[in-house]
Amino acid sequence: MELITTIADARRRLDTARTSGAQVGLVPTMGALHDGHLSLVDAARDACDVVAMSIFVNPLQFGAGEDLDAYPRDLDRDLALADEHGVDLVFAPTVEEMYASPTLTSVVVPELASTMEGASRPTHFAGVATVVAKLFNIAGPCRAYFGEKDFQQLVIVRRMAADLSFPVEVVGCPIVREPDGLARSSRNVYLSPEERAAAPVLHRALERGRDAIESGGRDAGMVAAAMAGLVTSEPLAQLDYAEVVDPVTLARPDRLEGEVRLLVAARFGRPRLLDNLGVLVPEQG
Ligand code: PAJ
Repeated sequence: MELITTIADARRRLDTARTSGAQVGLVPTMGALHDGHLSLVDAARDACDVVAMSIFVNPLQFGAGEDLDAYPRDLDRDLALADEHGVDLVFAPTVEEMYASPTLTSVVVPELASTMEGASRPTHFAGVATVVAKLFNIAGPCRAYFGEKDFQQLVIVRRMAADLSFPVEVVGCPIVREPDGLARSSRNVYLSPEERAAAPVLHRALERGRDAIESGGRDAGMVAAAMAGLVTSEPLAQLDYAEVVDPVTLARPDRLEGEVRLLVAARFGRPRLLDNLGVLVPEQG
């Protein structure tokens, strides 16, 4: 496996691979790799000839007072895991390499970025969309793998790639969970044992929302309230939002039909955790 730290080398390496006919798979990450990230690598390996992973803790997507400095970083461990899982090259630039001069250009998708995660983190998705646009430009034509774990991010990246005609096929991959339902996240390491025990309430809330729909509930507000009620019954959880949205527009539908996405977020002590679930609303006879 190769470690590449400059934009020019990454571009050259992937251009060369494509010249010899290879399909490139790109897995953007911020490191602190876990099974969730590695599932994206496995999906990329299955469909591509060359798998490139980026590891870059992107300062642009962290707000003031967020965990940029404390974000877990262990490049040697990440490189070993990437190698074990068949990654061909890791692109791990420094902040100075990625942002050589102060960034005056920003990629924004305001209609999709102002609710849910965007409501409590107003600059977050501009930081994500901007760095992902840079990564797409560096990688060139490829398939890019993102987790449904960060569902709003996936929807925004997909829309950005389509709106700006990037030669990139954005592929969404299912959420990898712990046996008790907690979604794998780099931020789970911040949980105390008590908070860790409480955290699966997010997944249970999503299941409660799905059950409400499957037993006939068609009012998004009522389904959202059922999920919120379960999260707030957990004393260690501070609910941020519980939502039911259209999976493309992220708007709350008046009446539930077709595919919908249930999303929840809550703080457990220091970390804010997210989870979501897709539901196909049964047709009513
Ligand atoms: P990061 O949080 O490191 O996540 C990298 C990718 O792994 C994202 O696409 C995320 O959705 C996916 N992922 C994380 N946990 C997962 C899980 N439990 N199951 C499936 N996939 C999971 O997301 C980012 O980094 C950044 O915002 C980035 C896109 C790299 C831009 O900086």
